[in-house]
Amino acid sequence: MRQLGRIVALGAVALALVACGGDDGEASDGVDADAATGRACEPVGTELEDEAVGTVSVGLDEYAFDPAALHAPVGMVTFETVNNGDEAHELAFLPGGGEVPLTADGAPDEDALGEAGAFELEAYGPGQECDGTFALEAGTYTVFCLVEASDGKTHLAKGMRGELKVQ
Ligand SMILES: [Cu+2]
Repeated sequence: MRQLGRIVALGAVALALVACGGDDGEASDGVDADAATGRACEPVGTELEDEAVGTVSVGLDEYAFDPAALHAPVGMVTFETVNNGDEAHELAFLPGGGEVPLTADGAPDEDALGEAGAFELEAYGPGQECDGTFALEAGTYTVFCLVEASDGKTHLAKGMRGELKVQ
């Protein structure tokens, strides 16, 4: 067995994974995914990507989504996200739009979020790409990130929110 040939073959596989979603959690540009804030991407709905009727690209950063105003067709949609920041970020959705429910002390109200049918692409570290494929119904969704910053405030509280219109 020739070692070099094997490495080249593995490289080709890695590139293919990045091209179709990067579900191995590795950055395509060689950024170290094991940095202190590194949490590996956990892609959602990878098996559904072939059925997607649309793709939406979203950049995650401190403390905003780029763009903050998102549009998608009704049906299976793949969100191709990249964390351009220095902290972990997530992409969470609140069906119906409006304010993210908070408890009396300002923390996210997980029960209310669950009842509202909120869903998410879980937080992952800087320098990575991560895909989430979700079945979307028509309507407005608030997009937000509830990762806690070092000062204890959520990224949402720092302005990391947007709006998705599905039609
Ligand atoms: Cu965030």
